Amino acid sequence: MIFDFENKTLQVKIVYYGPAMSGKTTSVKSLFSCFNKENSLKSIESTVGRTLLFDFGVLKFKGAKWNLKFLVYSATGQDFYASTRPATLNGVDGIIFVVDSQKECLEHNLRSWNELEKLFGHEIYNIPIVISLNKYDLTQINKLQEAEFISCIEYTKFKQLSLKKTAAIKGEGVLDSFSQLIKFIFPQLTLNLEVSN
Ligand SMILES: Nc1nc2c(ncn2[C@@H]2O[C@H](COP(=O)(O)OP(=O)(O)OP(=O)(O)O)[C@@H](O)[C@H]2O)c(=O)[nH]1
Ligand SMILES: [Mg+2]
Repeated sequence: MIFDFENKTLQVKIVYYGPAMSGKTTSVKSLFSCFNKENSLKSIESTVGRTLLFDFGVLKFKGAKWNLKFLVYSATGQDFYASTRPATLNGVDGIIFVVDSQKECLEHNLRSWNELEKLFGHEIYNIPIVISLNKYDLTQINKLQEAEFISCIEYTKFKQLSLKKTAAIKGEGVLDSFSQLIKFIFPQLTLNLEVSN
């Protein structure tokens, strides 16, 4: 978190993290479209729409005394570019961990989760995290339940951790997850979610 005293702005870094193809880019796009800011999002993608390095965008909110500036990133899920993920996470203030809630993806999700734990060590327990169980719109498939995912991680060690079901492709639960993360980072804040330019 960076305090810019001159401009009375607090700069906060949020990263969407998770396994390949879980819906990180879709979540960030959906979040930005909630504020009509989709066009301001920068994505570094391959020709088939896979994230090469990250997606990046800025959301600014006006406060009474201080303004908030959120730098929002999504890390690449492709293991070929895994070496770029620590840089994307550097200085992060809050993480949205996007899970692919298809049951067969459990291992895939846990591999990514374990990577995150390994990168931060014990520090991970102090970072606010919202787990988004994404693709909850898929009806024909067997889906991961919250309890199931929780039982696979050391849930109680985390100071601020919450789970939300999302369907990023329909924009469902995306803003709710983001708001929860902001509440974790700024517990005293009642945020008026209206962006400023
Ligand atoms: N049904 C369904 N499909 C989704 C949802 N979110 C994303 N997808 C699809 O999942 C695929 C991968 O989505 P991306 O947002 O590119 O995933 P990503 O996590 O950014 O992938 P990488 O950057 O390659 O790691 C795309 O075909 C999306 O349309 C969702 O909520 N429901
Ligand atoms: Mg992506």
